Amino acid sequence: MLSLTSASPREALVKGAVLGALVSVAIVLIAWSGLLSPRIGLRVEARDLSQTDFAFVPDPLVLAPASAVALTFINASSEPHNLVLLAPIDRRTGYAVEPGDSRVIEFNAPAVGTYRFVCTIHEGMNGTLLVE
Ligand SMILES: [Cu+2]
Repeated sequence: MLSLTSASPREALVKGAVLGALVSVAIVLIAWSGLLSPRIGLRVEARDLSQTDFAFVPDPLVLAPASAVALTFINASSEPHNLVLLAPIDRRTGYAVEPGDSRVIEFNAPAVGTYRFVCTIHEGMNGTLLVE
């Protein structure tokens, strides 16, 4: 007969294992969501310098090494742009971020050094990321 009030040692063991598994899953989900390692917020805009000349502002972007970063790219220009952090970071927005739209790129800052990011739509539109 099934008893709901007094658990056998085997039932207690199973309940403990299930509870342990649930706690493990919760810890993994919290860590995965970034709550345990908050990211540093950085922001960069694409702007029109003229009808045919565009720039990332600010330039350079400055970061501490080993930072976990959430970089918000805001297209404040009248043209579509994108932002591609070149290797070794190797992260990008989609191909075209429309005027007024934004994207967030998450990455971990590499070692101290100078890195480049570009817009692949407009040749010569590039910026510098300084890790220092
Ligand atoms: Cu562009």
